[in-house]
Amino acid sequence: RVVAPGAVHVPEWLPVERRAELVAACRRWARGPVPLRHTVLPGGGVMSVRTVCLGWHWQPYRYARTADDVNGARVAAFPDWLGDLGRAAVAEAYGDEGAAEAFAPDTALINFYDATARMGMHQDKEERSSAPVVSLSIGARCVFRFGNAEGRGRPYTDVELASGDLFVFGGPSRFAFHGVPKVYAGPADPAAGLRAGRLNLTLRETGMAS
Ligand code: MD3
Ligand code: FE
Repeated sequence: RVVAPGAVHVPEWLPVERRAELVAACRRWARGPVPLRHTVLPGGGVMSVRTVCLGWHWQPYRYARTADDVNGARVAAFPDWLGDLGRAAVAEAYGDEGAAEAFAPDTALINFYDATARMGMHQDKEERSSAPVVSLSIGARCVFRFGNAEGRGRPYTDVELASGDLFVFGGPSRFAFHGVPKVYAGPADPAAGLRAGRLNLTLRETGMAS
């Protein structure tokens, strides 16, 4: 379960009913007020993943309340129940009730991958918080590449993530490079209402005021 210090993988943590609720909620959030879309990077590159945010909009490379790179709309609220799920996730991964109670995520980044989507090796450095990041995977299996904090290359560990898996990244793992080099084609999680592709939700503390 412990992949590196602070990095804990809990396979099949989400029961199928919970996965189905999340899939249904993601379908609603994908329609707006900011639509699920491919993020365009400042250099003109277009991400193959499609993303929608709650609470704070991740506009590369900063957080804002409105999606000025998309349609200018204010992002949907980050719901309390998702914060509760994040605290339960930290409690499960770390077995530390204090760390769980202290976790106060205010943003969710929801990524949808079709079978051709990839995410290159990167660090998540926009958050002004040392809180962990909670990752929930639903649907098609993928290869998740967990690297080091020095650069994109080796050493790294490849972990297969499947539907319902939880991953928590805190402590020294918080600033490790990571990416998704492969998503498997084929059935996703029909029992959860997802026929194709992979959903990943990350719950984070932005450290932004109000
Ligand atoms: C390790 N998402 O949204 S989740 C991302 O599967 C992102 O969609 C991938 O990388 C995905 O930024 C990987 C795992 C993850 C997320 C955030 C992290 C690992 C992390 C932040 C710090 C360290
Ligand atoms: Fe990331």
